[in-house]
Amino acid sequence: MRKVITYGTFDLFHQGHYNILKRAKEQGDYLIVGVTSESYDIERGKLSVQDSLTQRIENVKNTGFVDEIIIEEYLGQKIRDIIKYDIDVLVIGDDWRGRFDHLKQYCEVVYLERTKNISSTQIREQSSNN
Ligand code: C2G
Repeated sequence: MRKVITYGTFDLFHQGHYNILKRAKEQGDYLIVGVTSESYDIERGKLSVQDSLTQRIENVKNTGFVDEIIIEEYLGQKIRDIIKYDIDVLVIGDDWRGRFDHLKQYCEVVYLERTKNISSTQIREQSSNN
């Protein structure tokens, strides 16, 4: 069984999130998604997240592509997760290209093209302009 992992905040869940989860699942047989905790997002400078962790988990779960959801709580957790869950491939959007190359000693790392013209930031800005 080929195990895949991917990570994200998934705030204001949108088509780009849906697409990457769908394509991540297509990379293997079992998909684990690490959803960032509120404190980890604050720590890494993502200060404008609107949805609660519970809501973000619910939205990820509702896609139907995900076999298991875990919480990402600290920088460096990815290495622990890859070993703990015996991961074959880490999938992440290509806005992160090169940033996870150090994980290639533990598993395959696949950067998938981001869905164009949609982002949580854009949705936040649109709703604040209305
Ligand atoms: N994404 C995408 N297309 C978009 C927007 C996002 O493919 N238009 C992808 C991102 O590339 C990422 C995933 O959706 O792989 C989740 O994106 P975010 O919620 O913005 O989370 P991010 O900050 O990228 O979390 O440890 C955290 C992760 O490393 C990345």
